[in-house]
Amino acid sequence: MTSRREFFKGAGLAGAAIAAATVSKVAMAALPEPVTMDKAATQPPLIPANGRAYNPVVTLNGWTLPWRMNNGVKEFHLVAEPVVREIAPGMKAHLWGYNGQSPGPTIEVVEGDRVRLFVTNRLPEYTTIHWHGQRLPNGMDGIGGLTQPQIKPGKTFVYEFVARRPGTFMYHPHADEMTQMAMGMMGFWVTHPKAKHALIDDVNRDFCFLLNAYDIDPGSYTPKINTMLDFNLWTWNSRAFPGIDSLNCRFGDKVRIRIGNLTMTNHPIHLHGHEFVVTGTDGGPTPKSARWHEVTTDIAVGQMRQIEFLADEEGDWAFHCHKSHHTMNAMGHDVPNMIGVDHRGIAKKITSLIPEYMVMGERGMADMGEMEMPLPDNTLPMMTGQGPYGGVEMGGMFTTLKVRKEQKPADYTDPGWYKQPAGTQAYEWTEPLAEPQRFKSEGGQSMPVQTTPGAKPATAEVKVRKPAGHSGH
Ligand SMILES: [Cu+2]
Repeated sequence: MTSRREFFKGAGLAGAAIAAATVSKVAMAALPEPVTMDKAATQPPLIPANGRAYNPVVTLNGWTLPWRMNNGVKEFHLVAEPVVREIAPGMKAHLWGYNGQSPGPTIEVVEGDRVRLFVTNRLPEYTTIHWHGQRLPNGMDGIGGLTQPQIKPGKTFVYEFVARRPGTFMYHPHADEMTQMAMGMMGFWVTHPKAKHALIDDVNRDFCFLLNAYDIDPGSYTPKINTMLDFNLWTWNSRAFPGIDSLNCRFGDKVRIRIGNLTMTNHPIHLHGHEFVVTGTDGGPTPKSARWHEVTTDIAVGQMRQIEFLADEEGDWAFHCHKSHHTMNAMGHDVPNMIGVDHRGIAKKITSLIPEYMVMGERGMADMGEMEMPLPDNTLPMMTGQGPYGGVEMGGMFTTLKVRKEQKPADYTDPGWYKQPAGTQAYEWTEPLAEPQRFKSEGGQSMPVQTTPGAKPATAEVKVRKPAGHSGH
């Protein structure tokens, strides 16, 4: 499957989505044929081919599931199954997901739509789907053992309800939940308003993604499912930087980004260059009187937030989780701080005994980004990514918001790197430097220099060692 249009060219569901009338009664009685995605690239918005019109979302490194109309009911077919997900170029993970990818496809419907979701289980164990945040009949809530028997391997269950509230939702299993979510089973759900809504603005671009995390040992493919806190891959839609696509906008666009958190910790999501407001949660649109501007919003576990702003500053703006460990890929946490320690000689001696011994960060950790050390197969560098001016030294939950005057409306392609106009970029100062004033005020009122007779002055003796070339890495 290569393009959005291809969805509609195949048999079964595909044809139905274009013109329900062309599909026979027999086909309508059968299950909608599941549609599968074989790539991790951001797919263009799925313009609704039938049903009520709406302005579709773009799922970061994801896609929207096509549906068929069956007597006024929107029918979707989700298949829970093992998938191979590319986390970033150079690393693939063996996950569980839906319809070929993890996360599963985004479900987009309109407020008031009657929705029928067929869920087929191709996993080796039972599952269910919980429709997080929806108002629905209790028996459709998808809680294994509580509201329904679990869906056994090979079986298909049907969920049906009316999408009563417009807003930002997600779906995930409620059966062996720890395992199944650690394996990547989750998806986004957007219910568009059926008419102009006082609290839901029209936007030019509407992005969505889920926060998720994995613990995959370097060189291996399958997440460790018992990990509670110490994950080593912090991902957006099961992608880590530099595998996360940029959010490409036209200058002056009103932009909405919808984010849901299905990790085990909170993520303060931070946007550079713009202020945004939180316009909604999984509980619905936020009253205007309760909105305020910020540049970071914390998204707790199990929460959803939708942020909105005017993209009115050109450039390539960093957009990331503000926990600095979440913008790194797999790393060892038990690494001593070696800043200021010249351990090159020692390292040579240790390497002769333990060949894989790795020296880290004598001048900081930036050397890690430039270090060309061999990594096990299927392992992402801890800090990586090349920008137009050098290494970006990021990983995990990091990407960019690209704002361009030349970007065409409805064009989501990557415009490349921003070219800083002359005189608008930080530059090196090459003139002589004045003596720093702060040293003259040393020993001022609040921290007087110790002058006890006979005592040694309380000045620390600091040996400064200039950074030198590092041959030991
Ligand atoms: Cu984070």
